[in-house]
Amino acid sequence: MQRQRVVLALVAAAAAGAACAWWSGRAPPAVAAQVHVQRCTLAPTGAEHPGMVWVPGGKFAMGTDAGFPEEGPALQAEVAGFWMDQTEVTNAQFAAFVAATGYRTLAERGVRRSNAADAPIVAGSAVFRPHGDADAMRSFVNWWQFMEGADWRHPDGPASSIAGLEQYPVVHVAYEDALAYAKWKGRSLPVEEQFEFAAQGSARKNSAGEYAANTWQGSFPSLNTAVDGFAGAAPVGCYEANRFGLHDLIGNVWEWTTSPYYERHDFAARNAHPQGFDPTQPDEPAVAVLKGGSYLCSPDYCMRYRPEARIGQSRGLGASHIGFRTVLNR
Ligand SMILES: [Ca+2]
Repeated sequence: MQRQRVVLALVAAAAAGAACAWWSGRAPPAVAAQVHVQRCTLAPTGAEHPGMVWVPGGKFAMGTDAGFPEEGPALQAEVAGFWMDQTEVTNAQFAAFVAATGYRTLAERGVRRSNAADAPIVAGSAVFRPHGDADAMRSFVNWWQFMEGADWRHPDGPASSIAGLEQYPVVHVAYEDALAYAKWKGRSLPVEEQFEFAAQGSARKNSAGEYAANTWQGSFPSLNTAVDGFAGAAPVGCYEANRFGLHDLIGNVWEWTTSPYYERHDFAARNAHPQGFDPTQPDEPAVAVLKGGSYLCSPDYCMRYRPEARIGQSRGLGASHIGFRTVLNR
């Protein structure tokens, strides 16, 4: 049951596998000969809100009718201007929050093994761990593992640490963990509209054909050629900024938003499920929208390295490919 609940909550993989009909039949990705070299530098930000950039608001076309079903229907949306973190929140930044407040993340406190009310509480989180069994690789349940002792300080399990990973995005943070950090900073998490507006024009590759986001190259999940420079998560800011000066909105790690998830943009289910609802994980009581895709998104499996892409994630569960950034609304 533990595994079942985790697997259901990790609908990223399930949805990606189930809804890829619109790209099936394309040629497999080519493997480049040269690893793309990343610079990992950040432009200085203004003094008003260090580490944040101003995103001028405006009207935009949100969603698409040409992608996965949950990305439609396309609609017109509008956001007011807002400040947004230049990068995903790093391990160093989250460590400063923990040092100042003594905060313990949900993964450290424990999550329920299953949806049963009397299910035991276990400290841990979901870790991506593919293995070489070709048959097993046909099902996403075999590349996610609920690992006891995995948390933001131990991203690959209890024997791992974040030593040397200070500039990497913090992961294994549940929704309430991300929100607690944001509130400590006097900020918020973005709503889906803000994230998608900010990510406009961001893509896996730039106009010169260079990798502009940390995604997966090769055949997912068994072959990771890391042609873009990183096989797993990358330190923040290693890929070029978008037109607003924001890094890694696409790729690297999925990012939490405060928006409840529904399977379409028509929001007809809002009244019945104010905390969100995902029919692929109907027992989850609160499901939020994740945006941006991650280092696990590949052209042959996920393709969610696009501004319109979105998945639903149980608010009560982080994973090794989920992080966040904050916004400041005027
Ligand atoms: Ca990569």
